[in-house]
Amino acid sequence: MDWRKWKHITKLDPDRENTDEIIRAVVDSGTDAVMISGTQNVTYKKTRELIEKIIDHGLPVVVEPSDPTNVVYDAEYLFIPTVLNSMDGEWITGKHAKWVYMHYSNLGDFLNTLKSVVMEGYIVLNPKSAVGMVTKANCSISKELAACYAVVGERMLNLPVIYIEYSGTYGDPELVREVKSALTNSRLFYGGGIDSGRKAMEMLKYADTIIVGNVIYEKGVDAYLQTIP
Ligand code: 1GP
Repeated sequence: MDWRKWKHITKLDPDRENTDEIIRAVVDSGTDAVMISGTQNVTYKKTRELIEKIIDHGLPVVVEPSDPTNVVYDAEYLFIPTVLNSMDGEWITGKHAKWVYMHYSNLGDFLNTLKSVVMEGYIVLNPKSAVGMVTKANCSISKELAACYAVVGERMLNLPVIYIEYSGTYGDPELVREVKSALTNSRLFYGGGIDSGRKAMEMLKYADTIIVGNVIYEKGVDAYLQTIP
């Protein structure tokens, strides 16, 4: 299935305990894809171990690395974030340049790999989240300015995904609506604090795709299953 058609993505964190019960629930849930991603303490080894648990269950698997040292290439999809509202260039293009540098002596092959990479323009909006702190995101922005960042991502940088990230807290649906109204082609992803069917449906009014993460670790499988549209 084309990733552009996904409505619900489950984000699993390699740094958390992914029990057999969690893996079984996710692969049977009806979610469209599993994204393996985390901000802190994510290593190549932990990412690989989690991929191995998921990969043979028929669901598309996406790796979303937070650093060039933990890029794992064996999943079907590699989604690469850039943080549009970061105040630190490291998170906009710095890590990306390091990644290219690691492959610079074999640039042709690397550029071929890049053809299948999906670039994501993150707009990080929860200042208390790990991703907000680590990336030094400017989270105090109006919904209109968030939409302007989205336009930069879509129209100036040509990114196929704009990702509104409230990681750990439920965001403002009006902001998501505003961002959606400014986009024409890029897919709009929303992630953060979705822990019920009501919140899932509310964000899916404006976002093309919702990403659900913490609920499965913090509220359990039943609450997670409510978020499947
Ligand atoms: C985090 O957007 C995802 O990167 C999902 O957020 O963990 O709050 O569901 P939650």
